[in-house]
Amino acid sequence: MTNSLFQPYDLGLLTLANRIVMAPLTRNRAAAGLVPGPFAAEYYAQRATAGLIIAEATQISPQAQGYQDTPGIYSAEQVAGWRVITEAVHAKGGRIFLQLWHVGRVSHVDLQPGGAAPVAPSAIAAGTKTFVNNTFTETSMPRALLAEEIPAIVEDFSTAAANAIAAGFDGVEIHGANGYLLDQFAKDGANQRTDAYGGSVQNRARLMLEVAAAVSAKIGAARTGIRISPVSPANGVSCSDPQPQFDYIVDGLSKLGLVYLHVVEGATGGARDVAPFDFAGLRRRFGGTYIANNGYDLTLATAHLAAGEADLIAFGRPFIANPDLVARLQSGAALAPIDPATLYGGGAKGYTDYPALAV
Ligand code: 8OZ
Repeated sequence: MTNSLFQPYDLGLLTLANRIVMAPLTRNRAAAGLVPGPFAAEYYAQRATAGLIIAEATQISPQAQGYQDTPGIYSAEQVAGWRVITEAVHAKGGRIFLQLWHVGRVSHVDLQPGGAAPVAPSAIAAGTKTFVNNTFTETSMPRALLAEEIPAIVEDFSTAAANAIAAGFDGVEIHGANGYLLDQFAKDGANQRTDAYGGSVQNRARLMLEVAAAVSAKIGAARTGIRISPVSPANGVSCSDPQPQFDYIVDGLSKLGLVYLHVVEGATGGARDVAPFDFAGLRRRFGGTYIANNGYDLTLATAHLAAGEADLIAFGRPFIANPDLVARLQSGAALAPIDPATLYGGGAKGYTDYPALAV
């Protein structure tokens, strides 16, 4: 029987060569001005046989940054830098979206404009670490956003989406996962607001849905995807009611006609069964494409596609050391291991020097 993992797939305006997605991976190699670094075009082009690349989390504004040397998409220089990358990937026949993020409270005063406190739904520390000043450091105490500051953040997302299209991306993925700003608003452990953005399921969903509406209005729903992680405790978030919360969010996203829903199933980079949750139910609620992520290997990916539990499968860490991951999965070749020392920061080493298998 043919494995549908290696069959083409129509995603909105695009035809993908296969159902393997390269998940966004933070590599902290941006250059001056937080323009994507000199090796990034080669790095992404080496991985262009993925059906779809989702490029690394990229800040929508200076305030949105939470880690050292992550790229942005708010300046003309950054747009020009990303254009080199999208052209390199397209020249190899690849497809590429950009992940747009605002980290919220997962930041440090040394990364914020004017040394200000990071912003969050509520003044509750993330209690996690970030990478800044070349070391892992406790995140700073955030301040609660004023309600009147929120429209500018929504606009920063839609402007960043327009910039991504101007840079040649095929679309964008809104980062609604992993304990960053939109996930902080959605989850009551981080959101204690008493205004229209906190309290009820509807209010906690409001910011994520406003961002999704603004971005899809700007660049088209067929170019707009989103990533969520309903039960992940990543970066210190917790949610007392993830099922109704994310059922409601996904209903809203489905109404907007977003092209895909990318779901981190379980704890990000960890256990898939961290908490009970009906992911199949989310998939049924959503009218578009469902991308499954978290701990997939060839066996699990094949099984979930065959059972109709996903349309596309995102692989993250395996893409770091295996630029030709698609070919290796297809041929059953062994996968190369990651060098943990070169994951975050540095140059070509551990970035563009992982070889493809000789053919
Ligand atoms: C690893 C290191 C830094 C950031 C995420 C963007 O978890 C990230 C991230 C991952 O979504």
